[in-house]
Amino acid sequence: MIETVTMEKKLDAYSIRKQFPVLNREVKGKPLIYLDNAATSQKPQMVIDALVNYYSNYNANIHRGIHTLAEEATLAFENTRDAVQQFINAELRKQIIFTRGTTEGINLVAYTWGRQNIKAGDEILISVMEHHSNIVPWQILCEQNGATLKIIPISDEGELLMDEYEKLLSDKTKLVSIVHVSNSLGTINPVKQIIDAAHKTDAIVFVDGAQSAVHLDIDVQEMDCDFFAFSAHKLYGPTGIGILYGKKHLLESMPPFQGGGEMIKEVTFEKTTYNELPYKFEAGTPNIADTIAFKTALDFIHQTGKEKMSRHEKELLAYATIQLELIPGLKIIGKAREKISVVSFVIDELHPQDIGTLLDNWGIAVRTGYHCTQPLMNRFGIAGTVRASFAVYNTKEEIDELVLGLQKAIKMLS
Ligand code: 7TS
Repeated sequence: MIETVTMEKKLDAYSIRKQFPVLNREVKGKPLIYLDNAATSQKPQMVIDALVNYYSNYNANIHRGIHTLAEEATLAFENTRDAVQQFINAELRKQIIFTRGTTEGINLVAYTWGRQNIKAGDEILISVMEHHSNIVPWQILCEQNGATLKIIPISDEGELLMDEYEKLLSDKTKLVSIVHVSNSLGTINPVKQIIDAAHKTDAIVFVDGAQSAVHLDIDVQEMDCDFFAFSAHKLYGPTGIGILYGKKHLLESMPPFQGGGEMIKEVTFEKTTYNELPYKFEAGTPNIADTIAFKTALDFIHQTGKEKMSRHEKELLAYATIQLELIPGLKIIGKAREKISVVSFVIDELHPQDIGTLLDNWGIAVRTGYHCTQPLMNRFGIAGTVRASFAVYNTKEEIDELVLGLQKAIKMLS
């Protein structure tokens, strides 16, 4: 019985791999083993085809022309908004703002809502485990507006200290901006609990969904977050496109982020009035091709089955954790009870970059360094880690290769 279940899952990953052309390539004479999915995932053929199809058959600027190509492009572009609305269960399609990615979504809110609402003496709470893109925009805002950035600490396992969080909340807190899933540790944070506590003090909550959107079911209404952002490229979609979700009253009250075409209702030299949501925040010709292919990436996830994907990734995480911990001197950084398929580790005194370079020689792609979370690395007193992150197309055999590679690297570097 157990055998059969395992077989089915294995077969799944092998057939899914066939949809990803890049997985057929070799790196330095070895088959590619791509374990850098937290940085960006590879793209299935259907996403690549959607890009080629747009440029080959109906490339046109959207929302403007009355001609057939413009109509087709506009329809496909707006279809993605509907698909994202469903994907995160937003109430209204106009709550989905297209951005370049998570980073732009955070900056958009910092520069619009932030400048309008954050005053001297106010406090913004973030955590030790934030990606730089959920630190720096708030730091800039605090410097400009005289507010203070407060930091939620974490345990040695890499979990938020919720008691400390609740102690930091006060009527000075105007915003909590928190990562849903840590890119360096894999920790899944209890966002619902964080949001409920923040709302009791009338603070609003921004959830950085860069790592969570591909692994977890996202329901922004149930979560009750005020803002949520993610990037398509970590969900088997193209780079350069992502979304910002916001509560309607907040988005409506916010000034525009950028001025230009599309975001206006009427322009005179005396006064300009702004377009309605979501266009108020979408100045200029957008990233049409990648937005259209983003929907195809969501189709890929639906077709494959998000729950099935997540089960497979959990199995890989459990297997990798056991196998890696058997390596003498290897220490996993990030041992939260709730994790997605990211394993970060250090090995004795060895430099992560040296390990990564050797692994690349054997075709194994991992990320090394501080993963845009320098304060988190400081918290653990390390300069960086080696990070292996797994996606739907990864297999246990690839993890075995990683382990063999690491054993070889240790011999060579010690
Ligand atoms: N927030 C988190 C938690 C992230 O993991 C990333 C990207 C971002 C924000 C920024 O997303 P972007 O699409 O706007 O760049 N994380 C990583 C990573 O872990 N390795 O490369 C990029």
